[in-house]
Amino acid sequence: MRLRSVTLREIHMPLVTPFETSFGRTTLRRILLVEADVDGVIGWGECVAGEGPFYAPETVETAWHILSAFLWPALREREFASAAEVWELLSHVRGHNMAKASIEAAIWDAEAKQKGLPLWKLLGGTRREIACGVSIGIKETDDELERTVERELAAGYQRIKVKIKPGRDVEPVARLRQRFPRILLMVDANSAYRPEDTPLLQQLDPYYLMMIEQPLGWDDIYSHADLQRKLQTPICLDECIHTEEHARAAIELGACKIINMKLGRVGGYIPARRIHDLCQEHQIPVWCGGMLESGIGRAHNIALSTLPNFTLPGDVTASRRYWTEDVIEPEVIVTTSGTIKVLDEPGIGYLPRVERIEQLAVRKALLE
Ligand code: OSB
Ligand code: MG
Repeated sequence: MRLRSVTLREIHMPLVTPFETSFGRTTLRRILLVEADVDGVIGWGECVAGEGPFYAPETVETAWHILSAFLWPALREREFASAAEVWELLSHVRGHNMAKASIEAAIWDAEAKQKGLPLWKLLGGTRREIACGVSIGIKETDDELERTVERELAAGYQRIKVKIKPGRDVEPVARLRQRFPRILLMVDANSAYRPEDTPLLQQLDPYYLMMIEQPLGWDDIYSHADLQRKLQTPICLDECIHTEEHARAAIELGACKIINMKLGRVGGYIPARRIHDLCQEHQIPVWCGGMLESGIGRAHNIALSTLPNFTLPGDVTASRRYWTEDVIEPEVIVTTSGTIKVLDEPGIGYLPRVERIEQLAVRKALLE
């Protein structure tokens, strides 16, 4: 197979409610969509790079540049047998995983469509239904947080993750735990703490959280190993794991007991599957993280979540939690028991609404 052309579009979508983490507040998402023509079959991918380099070094601008100046030229006129070869064809480009993942995912979608298979099956997925949790941004008051948690539980979500930062950590968690003693509860710090904060983080132990996600530096696996020895709460790494080698180091060092998987952060399905398999060999559960994706990225997250070691509820949720109107048909819906039913249509299974995408586009480039 061969990649005939690629269309890049940047669309702007306002969030239904602003999303706040320890590194900032997002009200409008700039989303880079990749439309790949593979021998006349169209596949779609989404780049999860942020508006600024605060979660990871990539941004929408850097991804646009890397895709058009390096990734597209590396793939054009190259013959490959499967999307499974794309990761290797891009290996001379260091980093830029979010850019790589977006084009690799689009080619996987096209390959699945060309074979008449749902993408999840082509990937080796086994689940017909995936378990959903929610990620709740930092709220100004405990009351607001409590009301939000109540609403998400009523909608059926199986696990609650709340964002924390210094000054909004132990107290809100203690209150939530008292109000909801039995729920699956976890926190995500997005690297807001330092090793010196260990005594503070230990104060979270009595609340039997499922895990604390990425408490320390985004590139500091070593300090997490030290922290994990001093904490009862399992550490889950997100920002620290960009490669299979990072995952191996984290597991060997005991820096985490759980790994959050994001296609964009690790560079696509091939590295994601390798990390998945490595974790499975070491009895490290994984779950699928979210990056405030539009429906295209959401559909890919659903396909990824069908792999067997995705044994914990992910941050993969209904379109309506983020968007008044999504860019796919049907929208992603979550059952009252907090699951998403996996579709059997070919490829990602959801149809991109190209007319709507065109309306939302603020720039477009055809690479051919
Ligand atoms: O750390 O998981 C994270 C959103 C943007 C950047 C980083 C993260 C998040 C989320 C959102 O937690 C999860 C979602 O998309 O629902
Ligand atoms: Mg996270």
